[in-house]
Amino acid sequence: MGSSILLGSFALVVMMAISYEPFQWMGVNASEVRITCYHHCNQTFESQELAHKDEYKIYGYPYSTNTRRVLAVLHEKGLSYDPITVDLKAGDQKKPRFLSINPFGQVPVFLDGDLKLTESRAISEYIVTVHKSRGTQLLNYESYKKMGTQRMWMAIESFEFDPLTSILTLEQSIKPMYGLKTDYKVVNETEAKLEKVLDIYEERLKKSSFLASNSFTMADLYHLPNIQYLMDTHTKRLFENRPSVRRWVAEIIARPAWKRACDVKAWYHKKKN
Ligand SMILES: N[C@@H](CCC(=O)N[C@@H](CS)C(=O)NCC(=O)O)C(=O)O
Repeated sequence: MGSSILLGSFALVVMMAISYEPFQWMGVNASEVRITCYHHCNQTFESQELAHKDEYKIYGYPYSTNTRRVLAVLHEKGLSYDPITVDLKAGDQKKPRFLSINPFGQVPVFLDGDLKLTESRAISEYIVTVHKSRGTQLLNYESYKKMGTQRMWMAIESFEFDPLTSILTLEQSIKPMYGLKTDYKVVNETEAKLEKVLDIYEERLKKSSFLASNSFTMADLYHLPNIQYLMDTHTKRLFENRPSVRRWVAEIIARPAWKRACDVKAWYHKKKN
């Protein structure tokens, strides 16, 4: 008797679990399910979005690639910000005053009230998530598959494209600004590696207008800071020699938000959006 009651209760619990967790129990392919979680979560985020009143501050340097990445996102979203200059040329980033703000001694640092963030890509994702419904839609929330493709191209930028293009920017654009000599051996070796990466980009961009989809997303935006510098160097030819890459570069570099992100005068005059 006791054991049949126990067995009955167990069966009831199993049936309840089945009816409350249909996707787990019925073998539905998760990749086909729309991301409803994001929609629920964003109800909280959207109330923050309405509360935004010019309180963003950004410690940065207008020539810094990583600062410009965040500025591009702010401009794409039509958000205002208060720029605070950390003069990298004067070494201000390694002085105690700034190290108390970012012990890594790097820009950008982003302040939203009492929230302090470093790392340009993390800051960018924060802004885009809080301001999901405003300005350019930079992250694709339509399906898991679209989100996966976008995250993949964002990671490719970080781990395949950025390490090489940062070296080429440093050698050919930043070092001369500091009166240092470009190491052409490093440039040649790095360009050979970049050629292989750009061959893969060329194949992708033959089939797709932009990297992650047929519209401009954060994956494309992340590439802009180094590309901008490299367009004024001999490395430009690697982008120009590949027709689909050339078309993509021309399109993303012409975006008004990007032009504003590179406007050094506007930074120093503390002009806002
Ligand atoms: N991973 C960091 C890198 C930040 C970074 O390297 N910033 C450079 C400027 S683009 C910097 O502050 N360099 C000065 C230094 O390292 O002394 C990010 O994405 O924000």
